[in-house]
Amino acid sequence: MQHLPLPGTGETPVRVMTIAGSDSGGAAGLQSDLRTFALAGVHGTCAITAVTVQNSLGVTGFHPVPPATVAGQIRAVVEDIGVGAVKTGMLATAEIIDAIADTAIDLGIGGRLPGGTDGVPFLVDPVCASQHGDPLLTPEALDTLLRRLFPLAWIVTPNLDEVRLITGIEVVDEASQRDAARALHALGPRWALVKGGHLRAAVTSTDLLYDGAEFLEFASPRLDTRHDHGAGDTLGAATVCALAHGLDVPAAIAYGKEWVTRSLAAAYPVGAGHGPVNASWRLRAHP
Ligand code: PXL
Repeated sequence: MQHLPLPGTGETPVRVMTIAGSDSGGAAGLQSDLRTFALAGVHGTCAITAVTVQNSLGVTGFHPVPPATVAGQIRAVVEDIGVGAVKTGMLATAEIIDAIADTAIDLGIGGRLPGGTDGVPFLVDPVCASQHGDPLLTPEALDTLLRRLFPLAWIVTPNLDEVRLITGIEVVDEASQRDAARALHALGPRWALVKGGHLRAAVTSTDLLYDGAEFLEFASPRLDTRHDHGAGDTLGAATVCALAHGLDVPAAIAYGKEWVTRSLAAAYPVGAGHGPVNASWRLRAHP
């Protein structure tokens, strides 16, 4: 695959930020995002939204960070270190989402700024639950996420469970995947990516990208491993690295898709449940 350029020794690298929850098991959330950022050669920063109590068997609880502390982390990083692209993952509560939206608007993250120019590329992964079905967002917060963050997002990246919660559409084939992409796009993001990875019957995993005019498909072989924890986060994390390097949205998604496919192929078992996808395949890849 085509790799992103690495910074020279002592040079300031491209910087990206994840706004996400901590996974004590080290598989998903900000731990997986920061791992992908480092292995892709960018400087990763983070605003922590919640601390989850988690292992390979599931999430048994979480403690949200105060909204002002989430906003403070974003502002502190952006005003000093700078940021070339931002992604969101687990956001936990409506109050945290409101604080993120207010701060993003103030700092020019996402959306379109006055005068029609673009803000900082902004990927919103509408994380609702863990793969075991444990909630990562309070039920009333989904409405706030759609109302406040979708209109600011460059790209939204729901999986099929999140698509059903957001649009009511059960994706079972190509036609319903297109219907879902249209319904998501109507909620305000510039691009909607409907991830097909959970469409179990298919032999390929096909993600569908829609910008309101054109559909683009990103297909990869389906890799049937139970060690897939953090796959969605990893796709988004690699995609924002590419966006921060200036790739356009379809090229950045293609990069993210290839990165997560390789990370799934290299996934390993830890604990008695689902092991993590493994971005450290990159350490063995050349150049
Ligand atoms: O994969 C979604 C996700 C994001 N963030 C955190 C998580 C999970 C899934 O378990 O725990 C913190």
